[in-house]
Amino acid sequence: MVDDDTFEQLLTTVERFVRERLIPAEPRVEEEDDIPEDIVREMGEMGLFGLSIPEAHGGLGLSTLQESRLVEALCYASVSFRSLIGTNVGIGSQGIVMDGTEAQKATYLPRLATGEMIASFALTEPDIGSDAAHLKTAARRDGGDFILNGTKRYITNAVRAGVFTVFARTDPARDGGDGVSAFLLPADTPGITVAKPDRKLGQRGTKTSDVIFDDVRLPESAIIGGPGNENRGFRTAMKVLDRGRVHVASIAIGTAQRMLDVATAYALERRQFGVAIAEHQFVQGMLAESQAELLAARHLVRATAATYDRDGQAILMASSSKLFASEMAFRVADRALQIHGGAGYMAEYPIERLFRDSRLLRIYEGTSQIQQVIIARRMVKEFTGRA
Ligand code: COS
Repeated sequence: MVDDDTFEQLLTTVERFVRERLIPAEPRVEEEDDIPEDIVREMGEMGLFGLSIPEAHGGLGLSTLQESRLVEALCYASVSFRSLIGTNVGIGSQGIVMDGTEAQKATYLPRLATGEMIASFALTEPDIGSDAAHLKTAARRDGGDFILNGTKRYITNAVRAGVFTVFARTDPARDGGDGVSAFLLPADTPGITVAKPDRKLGQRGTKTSDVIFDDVRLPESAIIGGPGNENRGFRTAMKVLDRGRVHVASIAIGTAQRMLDVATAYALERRQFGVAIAEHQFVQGMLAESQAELLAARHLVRATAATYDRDGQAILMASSSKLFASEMAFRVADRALQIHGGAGYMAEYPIERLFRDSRLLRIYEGTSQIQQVIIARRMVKEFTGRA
């Protein structure tokens, strides 16, 4: 955690960067489906790739609450910019931070912190999405090595990756989470093919791809936490996703604030029936409901992040935040577009893109339905523990 003054300075710098550099670059990102190199470099210089990596390993070492506020500020600009740093800050690095050996931390974290190396998190497969424990990618033992075979799907930043955290079944006799290990796999290892990036509804500039492993040989020292952690990788995945859900909820707050501001500006400028449409009560209703829900979500997400910092986990709150904030952003997106009327459907207005971009929030790092499953299970567990 950095001290309050340093953090506030960083936040102010990021807010300025968002206004002066990122928002003006949004049309170019949409057009080119890529983040301009100068912006990638500037994001690296600001330390954004290393927000959550401990200072001892070259990162900024922000607390979860600080990270949440910073991600919220960053996501006032297109969420595609966040995606570039997102795997190094979140799911790509946190397995190493949480469960890695000292040697693994020393090897990877300093390069991830600067953005010199990009990390990708490879869990999802063609037949395995929500039911992550039953993944099929297999790592078969061969003496002191493993031979990895399988296909991973929708892997964010795979085309940019220097290292993959790959989840693979190391115990074929156990078909659930208990037979899964997490490996750190350098992207230049022979036998890895990264397919060309997927075409998507939104978030142009972000890159997701299939990653295919064909007899990839890797040593047992590549297991996160070392050979003693064989078959313990699913827990690492769950812990990483738990924290990641606070991060995704923070994205939802940032982009919802942007959409609400865009809608408010339009409602003040657009005139119908002789007055600005912001004076019409039905429009006011849409703005007000969005504002109230956004405030509620922001406070929930920040309380969750603070709980995470205090307790080291916040499973029920993290899933509640992810569920509530992403669904809130979806409603805000829809109302913001509605306030624009026909103009909202046209690509020349930013809301058309922001609407498409925000749709993914309800899906990635666990769908809303999976968050409901996690919340209900925790409720039952806590209730029966009390009874
Ligand atoms: N922190 C630590 N450990 C956790 C955990 C968490 N947040 N969540 C689960 N675990 C542990 C459990 O305690 C359990 O260990 P024990 O058997 O020792 O008790 C183990 O992990 C298995 O958990 P569980 O029994 O809940 O697994 P299930 O297969 O029933 O379901 C869900 C797990 C559905 C919650 C999980 O598969 C999931 O999160 N799916 C969504 C995956 C996802 O988000 N994908 C997005 C793409 S990746 S960016």
